[in-house]
Amino acid sequence: MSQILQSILEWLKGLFFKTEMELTLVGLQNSGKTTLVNVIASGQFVEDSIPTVGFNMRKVTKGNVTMKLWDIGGQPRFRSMWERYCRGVNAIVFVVDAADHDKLEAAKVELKGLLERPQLIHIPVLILGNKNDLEGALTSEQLVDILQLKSITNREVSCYSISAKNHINIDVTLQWLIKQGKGQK
Ligand SMILES: Nc1nc2c(ncn2[C@@H]2O[C@H](COP(=O)(O)OP(=O)(O)OP(=O)(O)O)[C@@H](O)[C@H]2O)c(=O)[nH]1
Ligand SMILES: [Mg+2]
Repeated sequence: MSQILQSILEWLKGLFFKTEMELTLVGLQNSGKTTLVNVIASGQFVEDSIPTVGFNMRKVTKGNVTMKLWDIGGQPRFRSMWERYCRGVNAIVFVVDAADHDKLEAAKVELKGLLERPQLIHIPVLILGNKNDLEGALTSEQLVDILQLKSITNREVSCYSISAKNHINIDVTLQWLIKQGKGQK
């Protein structure tokens, strides 16, 4: 009897506390956005080296939370689309290849330009230093310094060091993202 009651309660909770949120992943090409989306969606690392042309959209449900994930191509020709796909989302996820030191300056410039857009003001941003399984990958503290994240004061900002490949810190990433959905809707 109590089990039936329990499942009815779970069902009711699902009805009333359902959260729907939208997230956009941007960042330079080859940083691992599509790989991360696959890991979030299926829990599996897919060796996906096909660059995203334009964008992909995936809907993922975790418990009561449904996330619409916009995964935008990072090649220069797609970067002008980033702003459009970031408008009105619960959070922007900016993925950096933490092991590719040569591209950090370009990542910094792109991030700064994006966050200066008036339409995106106040949207929380999560910077993910991906590929921390590779030698020489920068820590989250180093990324905070290099990308000058402490100078961002008009929105919530966090930075994690992750590995989509080895599933490191994917749980804290999801927790942070889900918190943005619950806080705003
Ligand atoms: N070692 C390692 N490789 C990774 C990791 N995440 C992604 N990769 C690899 O990095 C390459 C690029 O990954 P993608 O997910 O296609 O990168 P992307 O950011 O979507 O690239 P664009 O679509 O061109 O913007 C692939 O070969 C992935 O297998 C990781 O955590 N560790
Ligand atoms: Mg991609």
